[in-house]
Amino acid sequence: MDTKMNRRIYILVSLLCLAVCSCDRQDDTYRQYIVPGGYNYPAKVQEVQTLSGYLKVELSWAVPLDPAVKLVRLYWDSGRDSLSLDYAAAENGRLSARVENLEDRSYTFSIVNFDESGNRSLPYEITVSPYGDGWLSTHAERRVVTAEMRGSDAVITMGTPIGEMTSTKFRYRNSAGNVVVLDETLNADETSIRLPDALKGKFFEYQSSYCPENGIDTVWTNNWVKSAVPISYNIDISKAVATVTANQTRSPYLPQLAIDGITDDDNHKWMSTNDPSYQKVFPKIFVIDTKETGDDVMTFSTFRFYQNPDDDNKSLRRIRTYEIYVSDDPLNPNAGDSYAAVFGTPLISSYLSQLDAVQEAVPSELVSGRYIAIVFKNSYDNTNGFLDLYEFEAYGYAAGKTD
Ligand SMILES: [Ca+2]
Repeated sequence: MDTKMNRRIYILVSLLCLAVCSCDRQDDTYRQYIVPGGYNYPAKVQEVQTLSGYLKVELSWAVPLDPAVKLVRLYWDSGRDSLSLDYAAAENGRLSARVENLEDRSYTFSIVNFDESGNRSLPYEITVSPYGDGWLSTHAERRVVTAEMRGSDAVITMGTPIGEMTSTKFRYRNSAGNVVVLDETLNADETSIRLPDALKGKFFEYQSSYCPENGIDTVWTNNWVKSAVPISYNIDISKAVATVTANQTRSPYLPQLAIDGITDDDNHKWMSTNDPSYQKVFPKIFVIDTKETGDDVMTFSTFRFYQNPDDDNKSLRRIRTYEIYVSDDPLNPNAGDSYAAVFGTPLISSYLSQLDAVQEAVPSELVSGRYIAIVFKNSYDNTNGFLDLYEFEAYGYAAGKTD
């Protein structure tokens, strides 16, 4: 009897050894399930991968080599929730499960295999964190750098996107007054987008989408953010009138040619006089009457000077020190040296370099007014005091008509 028992134990051990040795891949897997009681645990789940999504997670794992394992059950929230799956649904040797309607927090999942007899494997536990509105609310929106009309379109320039941002979409008023959502979106690696047929002077709205690294869902904020500033536009040059200090224009380069919409043509500029009696007289004061009244009076956000476009003739960019004034009251181009006493505080006091044909001046505060005066205090041309102004743009918006 003893001998027979010993032999049986010996055979069993041999078989076990064979089983273990012939299944190298599952060596670790099986060893722990074989217990002295003779109970065979089904294979434990292995090669688990997880992906996080918006209030959902995806888990996948390898189909066990043990053919006796047919079913698997996924538990979470300490077993309060679970999901059964059949390995018959596996593809390419893996079974995957998607768990939706989760909250914005961590979940520990426990995956248990079952064989045909209902024996349970040891659980495989893994923690996964879906992302949700709490995560979304930690993201800041992009900043609007500029929003300006270019012809009949608005060109919007946005700041560098913030982490995990994938794209930004835009909503704006078109020339017919209808609110439209632009089909095109601004990707995270882009900074500029065109809003076709936009209505000038109106605020626009935007919102962005976000996706964490390796996340499976891109999420939109669903919260339109109103632009900090409206879409600005140049003064209406069809009605604005430009004048300059008496005896300071060289015919035929009239001051109006500096607000005629042509920025780079030698025949479309204002040029100061070459009369020896006046050419070195400063200040030369260039005044624009925008002719805007009431609600149409503009608040200015950007001024732009256009000088000689030829980079081989930078010495012909002669404008040097200047000041810009904006006022509701007429500004007299013949105020002479007393201009400072009567024009008030300059909105901008600066200078141009000769390096660039086009240069901007952005006021540090928003000031509105019908009249603009540019006071030219000197010239890079010390010999003759000449100035050339190919074009001057004053961008802004009517503050009372932005909605
Ligand atoms: Ca011009």
